Amino acid sequence: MGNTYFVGDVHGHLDKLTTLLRNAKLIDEKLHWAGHEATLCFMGDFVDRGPDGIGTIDFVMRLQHEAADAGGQVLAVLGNHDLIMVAVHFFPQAVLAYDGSTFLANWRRNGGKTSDLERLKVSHIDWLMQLPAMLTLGKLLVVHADAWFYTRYGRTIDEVNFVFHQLFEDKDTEGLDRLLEDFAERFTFRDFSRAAEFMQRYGDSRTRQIIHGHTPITKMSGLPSEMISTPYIYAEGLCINMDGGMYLGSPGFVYRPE
Ligand SMILES: [Mn+2]
Repeated sequence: MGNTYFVGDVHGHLDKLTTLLRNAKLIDEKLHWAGHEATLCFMGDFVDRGPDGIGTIDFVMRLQHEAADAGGQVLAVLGNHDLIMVAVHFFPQAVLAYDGSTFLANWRRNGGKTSDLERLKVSHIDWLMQLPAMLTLGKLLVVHADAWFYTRYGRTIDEVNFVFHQLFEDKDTEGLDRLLEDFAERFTFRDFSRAAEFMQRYGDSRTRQIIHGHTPITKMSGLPSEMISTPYIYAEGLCINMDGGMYLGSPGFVYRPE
């Protein structure tokens, strides 16, 4: 996959992101796409916890256009923090069945930044809403969360993506609440057999590994986030965790699969 690059959960750390991409020569000094025909894929969770979620989305949206013009591409899957940003935009005060609170309160509790909400525009919402839940890229199945719940939304990638999109299109507050709750799941792929079955269900003939974000590597490896600068590969090599934990102090990293 020589010309494909991955970046984990940015969580508003735009400065770290631009440093990483500059070092990887995917952008130039003026922060414009310099990756030519390369593919750059994000793992979702662009917003919350860190200082500049909206700036991060603006930057990634711009890069996507610039990359496309150069014959490259910028891709991303939807993270739970991206999902709740959309929910907060449409129905901040909807009461959630799970805990009786609201999307707005839930979002704040999970690191939502008022400065992001104040700058949130329809263009950001539209962009977040079109992000797929999962995709395949060469030998990799790309998904935000290391979680089994996706299987409750469809048997194929297209089905899962369609159902996620419908929840947004239908403004289905109950469905979005449930989906948000589902995203509390993590660590599932530490069980090799579950990871293998997940890959079997959603992968194609080329798929060899699952790549995901969502669960900071420190929670799997115990390494302090400050020291994490490579992906965490586990489940007998089947799974690649990309979430260095930029919001926990990791500089983040760019991963270029062989
Ligand atoms: Mn997440």
